[in-house]
Amino acid sequence: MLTIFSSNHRLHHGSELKDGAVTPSFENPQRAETVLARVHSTGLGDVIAEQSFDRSCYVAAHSERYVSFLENAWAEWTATGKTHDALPLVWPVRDLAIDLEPGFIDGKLGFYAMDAGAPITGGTWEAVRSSANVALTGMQRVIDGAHGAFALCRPPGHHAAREYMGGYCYLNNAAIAAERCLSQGAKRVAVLDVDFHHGNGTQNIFYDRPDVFFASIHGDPHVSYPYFAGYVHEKGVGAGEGFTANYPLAKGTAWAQYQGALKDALARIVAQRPDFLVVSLGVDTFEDDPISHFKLTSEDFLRMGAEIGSAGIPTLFVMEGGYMVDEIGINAVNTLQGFESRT
Ligand code: Q9C
Ligand code: ZN
Repeated sequence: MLTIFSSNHRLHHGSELKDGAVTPSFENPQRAETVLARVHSTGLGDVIAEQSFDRSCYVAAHSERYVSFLENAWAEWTATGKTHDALPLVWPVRDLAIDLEPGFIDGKLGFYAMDAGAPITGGTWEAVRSSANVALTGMQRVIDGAHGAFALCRPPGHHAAREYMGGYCYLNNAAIAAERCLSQGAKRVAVLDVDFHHGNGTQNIFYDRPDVFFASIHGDPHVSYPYFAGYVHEKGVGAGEGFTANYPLAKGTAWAQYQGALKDALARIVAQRPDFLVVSLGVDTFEDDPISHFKLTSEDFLRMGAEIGSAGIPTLFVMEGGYMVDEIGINAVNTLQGFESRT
C-alpha cells in the first residue's frame, strides 16, 4: 500500500491546557516518525511526498473566514507582543454572541476553537496545510484507481469542524478528502471514524447531507472527550437524517464488544453503496494509550483492518490519534496490513 508523508509536520509542536496546566502536547512529532519507521521496516510499500492543492479544496469543508483565521492567527498573535503558542481563553457558549467574529486575536481564538487543545505556533499553518495535502494526494491516488492508500497525516483532523479547531485538529483532513471525491465525480462517500474520540468535526461538516455517510465508534461522550457530541441519538438532520451513525462504547471496551459495533457500522456503510471509503484511523483505542480507555491489543488492529477490507470499497486511511508512541507504528500498520489481507 502506498503511503503519503510530509516532513512539514515537524514544523508543528505545541502545548495544550490539560488537567489545569499548560504542558507539551501529547500530539507530538515523534508520533508520525514512529509510524513512518514502521511503514519502512515492514515493507508496507512506497512512501511519496504530498502534492500541493488549491486553497479551495480546504474551503470545500470549512468556511472561508475560518481558513483565513488559520492562515493569519500567528501573525496577529505575535503582533501583540506575545511569544508563547496561541491558545484560546474565552468561548461563546449558549446565550453569548456566536455569529459575530471578534476583531481582535484573543477573541478570534475562542470564536474559532472548541477547546484549549489546538495550539497555534509559528509553524502550525504550514504543517496543517501539508497534512491536508497529504490526505488529498492519497485520495487522488484512490480516485485514480488504487484500492487503498495511507495518508500519514499530522496534525490530525477529525475534531476540526466547518468553523472551529480543537483536540489537536485544525483542518479536517478526512472531510477534505471526502469532498475531493465528490468534486471529482463520486456520487456517494462514506467516512468511518475508528479513533477513540468521537469525530465531532467530521459529523458537523456532513450532518445535513445525504452524500457523505458518517459512522463513528468511540468512547461514550458521557465520560470521554469531546463530551458534547457522539451520542446515539445524533443521526443527522434534514436531508442528512439517517446519514450519521454513532456507536458510543463503555470504558474498558475490548475487541469482543468493539467488533460488534464495527460490523454494524460497516454493514450500514456497504448498504449505502459508496464509491469511496475514508477511514479516520486513530489507534488511541489501544490498551496502553495514555489518554484513552479502550482495551484493543496490537493483534486486534489486524482484525480491524481485515473487517474494513472485507467491505470491498476503495479506501483511503487517514491518520488521526494514537499517543502511545512506542506502539503507534505497529498498531497503525497492522490495520493497513489487515486491510490488505482481505483485498
Ligand atoms: N483527559 C485526537 O485523538 N484531550 N484528539 C483530552 C482527556 C483532548 C484527542 C484529555 C484529546 C483530543 C485526534
Ligand atoms: Zn483520538
